[in-house]
Amino acid sequence: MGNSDQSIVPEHSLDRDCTTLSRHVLQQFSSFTAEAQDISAIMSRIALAAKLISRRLSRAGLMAGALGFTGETNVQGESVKKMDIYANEVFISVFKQSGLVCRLASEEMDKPYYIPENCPIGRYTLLYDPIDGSSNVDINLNVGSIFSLRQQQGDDLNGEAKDLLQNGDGQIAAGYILYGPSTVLVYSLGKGVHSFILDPSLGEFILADENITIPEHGPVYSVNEGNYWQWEESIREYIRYVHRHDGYTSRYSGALVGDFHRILMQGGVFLYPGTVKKPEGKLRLLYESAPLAFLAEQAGGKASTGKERLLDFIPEKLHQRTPLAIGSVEDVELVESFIKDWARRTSEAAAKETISSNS
Ligand code: AFP
Repeated sequence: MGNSDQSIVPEHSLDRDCTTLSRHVLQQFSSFTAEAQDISAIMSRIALAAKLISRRLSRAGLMAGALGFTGETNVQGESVKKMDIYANEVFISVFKQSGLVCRLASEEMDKPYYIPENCPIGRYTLLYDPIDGSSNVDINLNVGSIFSLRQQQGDDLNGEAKDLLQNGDGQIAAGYILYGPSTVLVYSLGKGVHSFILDPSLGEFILADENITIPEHGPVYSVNEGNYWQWEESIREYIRYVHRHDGYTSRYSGALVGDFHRILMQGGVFLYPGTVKKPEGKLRLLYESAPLAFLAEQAGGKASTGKERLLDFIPEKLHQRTPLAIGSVEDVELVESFIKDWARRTSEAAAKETISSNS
Protein backbone atom coordinates (compact mmCIF):
# COMPACT_ATOMS: atom_id res chain seq x y z
CA MET A 1 0.00 0.00 0.00
CA GLY A 2 1.14 3.52 -0.59
CA ASN A 3 3.33 2.33 -3.48
CA SER A 4 1.98 3.70 -6.76
CA ASP A 5 3.44 0.68 -8.69
CA GLN A 6 0.98 -1.59 -6.87
CA SER A 7 -1.99 0.73 -7.31
CA ILE A 8 -4.95 -0.42 -9.42
CA VAL A 9 -5.77 3.19 -10.40
CA PRO A 10 -3.33 5.03 -12.69
CA GLU A 11 -1.76 7.81 -10.61
CA HIS A 12 -2.54 10.54 -13.19
CA SER A 13 -6.23 9.63 -13.21
CA LEU A 14 -6.56 10.01 -9.44
CA ASP A 15 -4.61 13.25 -9.58
CA ARG A 16 -7.01 14.58 -12.13
CA ASP A 17 -10.06 13.47 -10.12
CA CYS A 18 -8.64 15.36 -7.16
CA THR A 19 -8.01 18.55 -9.15
CA THR A 20 -11.06 20.44 -8.01
CA LEU A 21 -11.70 24.03 -8.97
CA SER A 22 -10.56 25.53 -5.65
CA ARG A 23 -7.33 23.49 -5.70
CA HIS A 24 -6.66 24.60 -9.28
CA VAL A 25 -7.20 28.26 -8.39
CA LEU A 26 -4.72 28.02 -5.53
CA GLN A 27 -2.18 26.26 -7.78
CA GLN A 28 -2.16 29.30 -10.02
CA PHE A 29 -0.75 31.49 -7.30
CA SER A 30 2.85 30.93 -6.32
CA SER A 31 2.07 31.15 -2.59
CA PHE A 32 -0.90 31.07 -0.25
CA THR A 33 -1.31 34.84 -0.12
CA ALA A 34 -4.46 36.52 1.16
CA GLU A 35 -5.32 37.34 -2.46
CA ALA A 36 -4.97 33.69 -3.51
CA GLN A 37 -7.27 32.61 -0.72
CA ASP A 38 -9.83 35.33 -1.52
CA ILE A 39 -9.95 34.43 -5.20
CA SER A 40 -10.15 30.73 -4.42
CA ALA A 41 -13.03 31.40 -1.99
CA ILE A 42 -14.82 33.60 -4.57
CA MET A 43 -14.47 30.91 -7.24
CA SER A 44 -15.86 28.34 -4.80
CA ARG A 45 -18.90 30.56 -4.23
CA ILE A 46 -19.39 30.94 -7.97
CA ALA A 47 -19.18 27.14 -8.24
CA LEU A 48 -21.85 26.85 -5.54
CA ALA A 49 -24.11 29.24 -7.50
CA ALA A 50 -23.50 27.10 -10.60
CA LYS A 51 -24.46 23.92 -8.75
CA LEU A 52 -27.66 25.47 -7.40
CA ILE A 53 -28.67 26.80 -10.82
CA SER A 54 -27.74 23.53 -12.52
CA ARG A 55 -29.82 21.56 -10.01
CA ARG A 56 -32.87 23.76 -10.56
CA LEU A 57 -32.51 23.68 -14.36
CA SER A 58 -32.30 19.89 -14.36
CA ARG A 59 -35.64 19.65 -12.54
CA ALA A 60 -37.37 22.82 -13.71
CA GLY A 61 -39.83 21.00 -16.01
CA LEU A 62 -41.06 18.97 -13.03
CA MET A 63 -41.40 21.88 -10.61
CA ALA A 64 -44.41 24.14 -10.37
CA GLY A 65 -43.55 27.80 -11.01
CA ALA A 66 -39.95 27.32 -12.14
CA LEU A 67 -40.43 28.07 -15.84
CA GLY A 68 -42.07 30.84 -17.83
CA PHE A 69 -42.20 34.62 -17.51
CA THR A 70 -42.68 36.68 -14.37
CA GLY A 71 -44.68 39.34 -16.22
CA GLU A 72 -42.00 41.98 -15.43
CA THR A 73 -39.50 43.62 -17.77
CA ASN A 74 -35.87 44.20 -16.79
CA VAL A 75 -33.68 47.28 -17.08
CA GLN A 76 -33.03 46.31 -20.73
CA GLY A 77 -36.78 46.34 -21.45
CA GLU A 78 -36.76 42.55 -21.93
CA SER A 79 -39.37 40.19 -20.50
CA VAL A 80 -38.01 38.53 -17.39
CA LYS A 81 -38.15 34.78 -16.90
CA LYS A 82 -38.59 33.12 -13.53
CA MET A 83 -35.24 31.36 -13.99
CA ASP A 84 -33.55 34.78 -14.54
CA ILE A 85 -34.81 35.93 -11.15
CA TYR A 86 -33.94 32.68 -9.42
CA ALA A 87 -30.39 32.66 -10.80
CA ASN A 88 -29.87 36.34 -10.02
CA GLU A 89 -30.90 35.73 -6.41
CA VAL A 90 -28.68 32.68 -6.15
CA PHE A 91 -25.60 34.80 -6.90
CA ILE A 92 -26.67 37.38 -4.31
CA SER A 93 -27.35 34.71 -1.75
CA VAL A 94 -24.02 32.91 -2.11
CA PHE A 95 -22.10 36.17 -1.67
CA LYS A 96 -24.06 37.54 1.29
CA GLN A 97 -22.06 37.30 4.50
CA SER A 98 -19.12 35.95 2.53
CA GLY A 99 -16.76 38.75 3.49
CA LEU A 100 -15.57 38.59 -0.11
CA VAL A 101 -17.50 40.77 -2.51
CA CYS A 102 -18.75 44.30 -1.84
CA ARG A 103 -20.95 44.75 -4.86
CA LEU A 104 -22.76 42.56 -7.34
CA ALA A 105 -23.70 44.06 -10.69
CA SER A 106 -25.98 42.02 -12.90
CA GLU A 107 -27.72 42.31 -16.21
CA GLU A 108 -30.99 41.82 -14.33
CA MET A 109 -30.52 44.72 -11.89
CA ASP A 110 -30.75 48.42 -12.67
CA LYS A 111 -28.12 49.29 -10.04
CA PRO A 112 -25.51 47.16 -8.28
CA TYR A 113 -26.47 45.24 -5.17
CA TYR A 114 -24.34 46.45 -2.27
CA ILE A 115 -23.24 44.20 0.58
CA PRO A 116 -21.87 46.76 3.03
CA GLU A 117 -21.13 44.18 5.72
CA ASN A 118 -18.58 42.60 3.34
CA CYS A 119 -16.91 45.88 2.49
CA PRO A 120 -14.33 46.32 5.22
CA ILE A 121 -12.84 43.00 4.11
CA GLY A 122 -13.91 42.26 0.56
CA ARG A 123 -12.81 44.75 -2.08
CA TYR A 124 -14.15 42.99 -5.13
CA THR A 125 -17.12 43.46 -7.45
CA LEU A 126 -18.70 40.56 -9.25
CA LEU A 127 -20.41 41.35 -12.55
CA TYR A 128 -22.60 38.63 -14.00
CA ASP A 129 -25.31 37.55 -16.35
CA PRO A 130 -27.19 34.99 -14.24
CA ILE A 131 -28.96 33.20 -17.12
CA ASP A 132 -27.74 33.97 -20.58
CA GLY A 133 -29.86 32.68 -23.45
CA SER A 134 -33.01 32.48 -21.35
CA SER A 135 -35.21 31.96 -24.45
CA ASN A 136 -33.77 28.41 -24.35
CA VAL A 137 -34.82 27.68 -20.77
CA ASP A 138 -38.43 26.66 -21.33
CA ILE A 139 -37.52 24.21 -24.10
CA ASN A 140 -34.69 22.44 -22.29
CA LEU A 141 -31.84 23.72 -24.46
CA ASN A 142 -28.46 24.95 -23.31
CA VAL A 143 -28.11 28.16 -21.31
CA GLY A 144 -25.24 29.70 -19.37
CA SER A 145 -24.10 32.10 -16.68
CA ILE A 146 -21.25 34.56 -17.30
CA PHE A 147 -19.11 36.24 -14.64
CA SER A 148 -16.34 38.78 -14.30
CA LEU A 149 -14.43 39.84 -11.20
CA ARG A 150 -12.97 43.31 -10.71
CA GLN A 151 -11.24 45.07 -7.85
CA GLN A 152 -13.37 47.88 -6.42
CA GLN A 153 -11.67 51.24 -6.81
CA GLY A 154 -12.60 53.98 -4.40
CA ASP A 155 -15.45 53.87 -1.90
CA ASP A 156 -18.36 54.39 -4.31
CA LEU A 157 -20.11 56.42 -1.61
CA ASN A 158 -22.73 57.84 -3.96
CA GLY A 159 -23.65 54.34 -5.19
CA GLU A 160 -23.05 55.10 -8.86
CA ALA A 161 -20.35 52.46 -9.38
CA LYS A 162 -18.51 54.79 -11.78
CA ASP A 163 -15.26 52.87 -11.19
CA LEU A 164 -16.74 50.00 -13.20
CA LEU A 165 -16.75 52.15 -16.33
CA GLN A 166 -13.32 50.99 -17.39
CA ASN A 167 -11.83 48.86 -20.09
CA GLY A 168 -11.82 45.07 -19.85
CA ASP A 169 -8.15 44.67 -18.98
CA GLY A 170 -9.01 45.35 -15.34
CA GLN A 171 -10.78 42.01 -15.00
CA ILE A 172 -9.10 39.84 -12.37
CA ALA A 173 -11.05 36.75 -13.34
CA ALA A 174 -13.69 35.91 -15.89
CA GLY A 175 -15.57 32.84 -16.95
CA TYR A 176 -18.83 31.13 -17.63
CA ILE A 177 -20.88 28.12 -16.74
CA LEU A 178 -22.51 26.15 -19.52
CA TYR A 179 -25.57 24.18 -18.46
CA GLY A 180 -25.60 21.54 -21.20
CA PRO A 181 -25.59 17.74 -21.16
CA SER A 182 -23.01 18.26 -18.42
CA THR A 183 -22.39 21.42 -16.45
CA VAL A 184 -19.08 22.95 -17.49
CA LEU A 185 -17.26 25.82 -15.80
CA VAL A 186 -14.62 27.66 -17.81
CA TYR A 187 -12.47 30.34 -16.20
CA SER A 188 -9.32 32.38 -16.43
CA LEU A 189 -7.33 34.38 -13.91
CA GLY A 190 -5.21 35.80 -16.72
CA LYS A 191 -3.06 32.65 -16.76
CA GLY A 192 -4.69 30.59 -19.47
CA VAL A 193 -8.18 29.19 -19.81
CA HIS A 194 -9.26 26.06 -18.00
CA SER A 195 -12.44 24.01 -17.97
CA PHE A 196 -14.08 21.90 -15.29
CA ILE A 197 -16.97 19.48 -15.42
CA LEU A 198 -19.42 19.10 -12.57
CA ASP A 199 -19.33 15.53 -11.28
CA PRO A 200 -22.80 15.26 -9.72
CA SER A 201 -21.80 12.22 -7.68
CA LEU A 202 -19.06 14.24 -5.96
CA GLY A 203 -20.75 17.65 -6.13
CA GLU A 204 -17.39 19.01 -7.33
CA PHE A 205 -16.11 20.66 -10.48
CA ILE A 206 -13.24 18.45 -11.70
CA LEU A 207 -10.55 19.59 -14.12
CA ALA A 208 -11.35 18.66 -17.73
CA ASP A 209 -9.00 20.76 -19.90
CA GLU A 210 -6.08 23.01 -19.02
CA ASN A 211 -4.66 25.87 -21.10
CA ILE A 212 -7.29 25.67 -23.81
CA THR A 213 -6.27 27.34 -27.08
CA ILE A 214 -8.59 28.49 -29.85
CA PRO A 215 -7.47 27.23 -33.28
CA GLU A 216 -6.14 30.02 -35.56
CA HIS A 217 -9.09 29.38 -37.86
CA GLY A 218 -12.26 27.30 -37.70
CA PRO A 219 -15.11 26.43 -40.05
CA VAL A 220 -17.97 27.77 -37.92
CA TYR A 221 -19.55 31.18 -38.18
CA SER A 222 -22.20 31.75 -35.55
CA VAL A 223 -24.62 34.61 -36.11
CA ASN A 224 -28.36 35.25 -36.23
CA GLU A 225 -28.86 35.50 -39.99
CA GLY A 226 -32.48 36.52 -39.37
CA ASN A 227 -31.04 40.00 -38.87
CA TYR A 228 -29.48 40.04 -42.37
CA TRP A 229 -31.48 42.98 -43.71
CA GLN A 230 -30.99 44.98 -40.52
CA TRP A 231 -27.19 44.83 -40.67
CA GLU A 232 -24.90 47.26 -42.37
CA GLU A 233 -23.75 46.23 -45.84
CA SER A 234 -20.26 45.27 -44.53
CA ILE A 235 -21.69 42.38 -42.49
CA ARG A 236 -23.90 41.30 -45.37
CA GLU A 237 -20.81 41.25 -47.60
CA TYR A 238 -18.98 39.07 -45.05
CA ILE A 239 -21.91 36.64 -44.89
CA ARG A 240 -22.08 36.44 -48.69
CA TYR A 241 -18.33 35.71 -48.66
CA VAL A 242 -18.70 32.73 -46.30
CA HIS A 243 -21.71 31.48 -48.26
CA ARG A 244 -19.67 31.47 -51.46
CA HIS A 245 -16.51 29.87 -50.08
CA ASP A 246 -15.99 26.22 -49.21
CA GLY A 247 -15.12 25.22 -45.68
CA TYR A 248 -17.62 27.33 -43.73
CA THR A 249 -20.63 26.12 -41.82
CA SER A 250 -23.16 27.89 -39.62
CA ARG A 251 -24.11 27.05 -36.01
CA TYR A 252 -26.30 29.27 -33.82
CA SER A 253 -28.26 28.33 -30.71
CA GLY A 254 -29.48 31.74 -29.50
CA ALA A 255 -27.42 31.35 -26.32
CA LEU A 256 -24.05 33.05 -26.34
CA VAL A 257 -22.34 30.79 -23.80
CA GLY A 258 -22.98 27.60 -25.78
CA ASP A 259 -22.17 29.24 -29.08
CA PHE A 260 -18.95 30.71 -27.69
CA HIS A 261 -17.98 27.40 -26.05
CA ARG A 262 -18.08 25.70 -29.45
CA ILE A 263 -15.84 28.42 -30.90
CA LEU A 264 -13.43 28.20 -27.96
CA MET A 265 -13.05 24.45 -28.41
CA GLN A 266 -13.17 24.16 -32.21
CA GLY A 267 -12.44 27.60 -33.65
CA GLY A 268 -14.43 29.93 -35.88
CA VAL A 269 -16.21 33.16 -35.09
CA PHE A 270 -19.25 34.26 -33.11
CA LEU A 271 -20.79 37.50 -34.28
CA TYR A 272 -23.42 39.80 -32.86
CA PRO A 273 -23.12 42.91 -35.03
CA GLY A 274 -24.94 46.18 -34.58
CA THR A 275 -27.89 46.90 -36.81
CA VAL A 276 -28.66 50.09 -38.69
CA LYS A 277 -31.23 51.00 -36.03
CA LYS A 278 -29.16 49.72 -33.08
CA PRO A 279 -25.49 50.19 -33.99
CA GLU A 280 -24.41 49.00 -30.54
CA GLY A 281 -26.02 45.57 -31.05
CA LYS A 282 -27.60 43.52 -28.28
CA LEU A 283 -24.88 42.12 -26.04
CA ARG A 284 -23.95 43.84 -22.79
CA LEU A 285 -20.28 44.74 -22.52
CA LEU A 286 -19.68 44.32 -18.80
CA TYR A 287 -21.71 41.16 -18.22
CA GLU A 288 -21.32 39.29 -21.51
CA SER A 289 -18.81 40.54 -24.09
CA ALA A 290 -15.90 41.66 -21.90
CA PRO A 291 -15.67 38.45 -19.82
CA LEU A 292 -15.77 36.31 -22.97
CA ALA A 293 -13.23 38.61 -24.68
CA PHE A 294 -10.90 38.10 -21.71
CA LEU A 295 -11.21 34.32 -22.15
CA ALA A 296 -10.78 34.53 -25.93
CA GLU A 297 -7.53 36.47 -25.62
CA GLN A 298 -6.26 34.18 -22.89
CA ALA A 299 -6.89 31.26 -25.24
CA GLY A 300 -4.92 32.93 -28.05
CA GLY A 301 -8.00 34.18 -29.88
CA LYS A 302 -9.36 37.63 -30.55
CA ALA A 303 -12.39 39.74 -29.64
CA SER A 304 -13.39 42.92 -31.41
CA THR A 305 -16.22 45.41 -31.65
CA GLY A 306 -15.57 45.20 -35.38
CA LYS A 307 -13.56 48.41 -35.22
CA GLU A 308 -11.39 48.06 -32.13
CA ARG A 309 -10.12 45.51 -29.60
CA LEU A 310 -13.12 44.79 -27.42
CA LEU A 311 -11.15 44.94 -24.16
CA ASP A 312 -10.07 48.53 -25.01
CA PHE A 313 -13.66 49.75 -25.19
CA ILE A 314 -14.62 51.99 -22.26
CA PRO A 315 -18.31 51.88 -21.39
CA GLU A 316 -20.27 55.05 -20.63
CA LYS A 317 -22.85 53.23 -18.53
CA LEU A 318 -23.17 49.96 -16.65
CA HIS A 319 -25.56 48.40 -19.13
CA GLN A 320 -23.59 49.49 -22.21
CA ARG A 321 -23.96 47.31 -25.29
CA THR A 322 -21.33 46.71 -27.98
CA PRO A 323 -21.16 44.80 -31.24
CA LEU A 324 -19.07 41.64 -30.89
CA ALA A 325 -16.90 39.50 -33.15
CA ILE A 326 -15.06 36.84 -31.14
CA GLY A 327 -13.12 33.67 -31.74
CA SER A 328 -10.21 32.54 -33.93
CA VAL A 329 -7.76 35.28 -34.85
CA GLU A 330 -8.04 34.72 -38.62
CA ASP A 331 -11.83 34.64 -38.59
CA VAL A 332 -12.25 37.73 -36.42
CA GLU A 333 -9.76 39.58 -38.62
CA LEU A 334 -11.69 38.57 -41.71
CA VAL A 335 -14.87 40.14 -40.26
CA GLU A 336 -12.90 43.27 -39.31
CA SER A 337 -11.48 43.53 -42.84
CA PHE A 338 -14.99 43.66 -44.35
CA ILE A 339 -16.00 46.40 -41.87
CA LYS A 340 -12.84 48.40 -42.54
CA ASP A 341 -13.11 48.03 -46.29
CA TRP A 342 -16.74 49.12 -46.30
CA ALA A 343 -15.92 52.17 -44.15
CA ARG A 344 -13.10 53.13 -46.55
CA ARG A 345 -15.33 52.80 -49.62
CA THR A 346 -18.15 54.74 -47.95
CA SER A 347 -15.89 57.63 -46.98
CA GLU A 348 -14.29 57.71 -50.46
CA ALA A 349 -17.74 57.82 -52.03
CA ALA A 350 -18.77 60.62 -49.64
CA ALA A 351 -15.60 62.58 -50.51
CA LYS A 352 -16.29 62.21 -54.25
CA GLU A 353 -19.88 63.34 -53.71
CA THR A 354 -18.66 66.48 -51.87
CA ILE A 355 -16.19 67.29 -54.66
CA SER A 356 -18.79 66.89 -57.40
CA SER A 357 -21.42 68.95 -55.53
CA ASN A 358 -18.82 71.73 -54.99
CA SER A 359 -17.72 71.82 -58.64
P1 AFP B 1 -31.70 36.23 -23.76
O1 AFP B 1 -31.02 35.84 -22.48
O2 AFP B 1 -32.63 37.39 -23.59
O3 AFP B 1 -32.32 35.05 -24.46
O4 AFP B 1 -30.57 36.80 -24.72
C1 AFP B 1 -29.54 35.98 -25.06
C2 AFP B 1 -28.46 36.75 -25.76
O5 AFP B 1 -28.06 37.85 -25.00
C3 AFP B 1 -27.26 35.86 -26.08
O6 AFP B 1 -27.12 34.77 -25.23
C4 AFP B 1 -27.52 35.38 -27.49
O7 AFP B 1 -26.35 35.14 -28.20
C5 AFP B 1 -28.31 36.51 -28.08
O8 AFP B 1 -28.93 37.19 -27.01
C6 AFP B 1 -29.38 36.00 -29.00
O9 AFP B 1 -30.05 37.07 -29.53
P2 AFP B 1 -30.98 36.91 -30.83
O10 AFP B 1 -32.20 36.15 -30.39
O11 AFP B 1 -31.28 38.31 -31.24
O12 AFP B 1 -30.20 36.16 -31.86
